[in-house]
Amino acid sequence: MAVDQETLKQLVDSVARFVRERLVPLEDQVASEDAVPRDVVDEMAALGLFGLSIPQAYGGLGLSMSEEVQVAFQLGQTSPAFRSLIGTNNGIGSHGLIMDGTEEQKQRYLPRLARGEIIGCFALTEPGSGSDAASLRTSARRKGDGYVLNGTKRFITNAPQAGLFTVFARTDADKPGADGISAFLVEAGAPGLSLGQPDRKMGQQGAHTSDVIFDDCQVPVEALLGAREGIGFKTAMKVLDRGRIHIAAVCVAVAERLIRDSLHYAAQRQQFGRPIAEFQLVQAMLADSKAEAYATRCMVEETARRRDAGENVTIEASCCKMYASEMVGRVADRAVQIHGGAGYMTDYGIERFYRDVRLFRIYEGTTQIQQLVIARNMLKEIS
Ligand code: COS
Repeated sequence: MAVDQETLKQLVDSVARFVRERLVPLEDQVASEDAVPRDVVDEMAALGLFGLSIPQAYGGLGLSMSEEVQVAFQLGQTSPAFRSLIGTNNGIGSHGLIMDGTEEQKQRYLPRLARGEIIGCFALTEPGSGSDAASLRTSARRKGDGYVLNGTKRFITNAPQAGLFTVFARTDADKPGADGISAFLVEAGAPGLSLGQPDRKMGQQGAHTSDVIFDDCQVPVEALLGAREGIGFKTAMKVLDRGRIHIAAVCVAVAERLIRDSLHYAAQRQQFGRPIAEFQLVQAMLADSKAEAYATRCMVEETARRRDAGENVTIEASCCKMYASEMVGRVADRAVQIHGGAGYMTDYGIERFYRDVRLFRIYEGTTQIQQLVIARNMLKEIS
């Protein structure tokens, strides 16, 4: 336990209230304006949400994985765009630095990330390198007292807001796979760094992604993460392992929200002279969703607990990400079905969640990549 039970309870209760009273009423506005209002961002920072998982020594709350998932179970009960804004500072945009950064690098960036003064992002994917992350082509050439980066990163979450980019680039052109990759901490405004137009997406309006372009981008030697070349790919994999548990917790939260909305709708919507909740075919959909969300909550809690205990949970993290993201897709589909025509109409917000959750099966590793990670590691265990 990183914080005492009473502090954790207060935090979880505050986040639940914030979501219910402040964020849920803004869901339509955020979707139509494609932006989270500035005052909401400030309130999130005041609640400590940008630094949930950043160690206390660097100004964060230092939550354990088990504690973090309890917060995610609440924070995820609204549009995923809100979570996305704080998601990178607590996950892929900071944990490379936390796991493998030098002390100077941690001191320089983590306190600002924890306060939400800067947004961190994770620049791994490229136009030609998605699931096959080790094939990335962005180069980092040593020149004088620094490196020169060239290449394009694609679909980078929070890039339009980012102050700090963890960039994966090939420092050794002679090593084509994972071994030649290093990670760099590149600050917004570095000469030669530019952004593409924000991407137009299927869902999650209010959360932004864009290309990040490096054109002879010069960074000092101190930007090399961990001051070591060749460890970047492993850093990326470790960061993704951890992030997958968090994403799975968010999937549970969205599922629980949709089940609640569906239950209330079914209880009040009358057809054939009674609430549709009294019909067994509707009850079956509610029951399937409930059981699947509950099973997923249990696996997320168990995996988080085992990670906190120091176990290697690569397999379990991928199981969680795969099962949770597929589960919330089914739950969202049933929510549309229970709402009938209303579920298809924008005004009810259910179709928005249906589009929003589609991303969970894709980012931080597709379902197919999770299958591959699970099976490969199972085979490794018996060999
Ligand atoms: N933790 C620590 N090290 C890991 C690791 C993990 N979870 N997974 C792999 N590694 C290490 C391996 O042990 C290997 O090191 P050694 O050569 O010293 O043994 C090295 O990293 C390369 O691993 P591997 O050979 O498994 O790499 P592959 O190129 O075959 O790719 C997959 C592995 C497919 C799993 C990887 O490319 C992947 O996760 N792709 C999806 C990327 C992704 O999630 N993108 C989403 C965008 S970011 S939001």
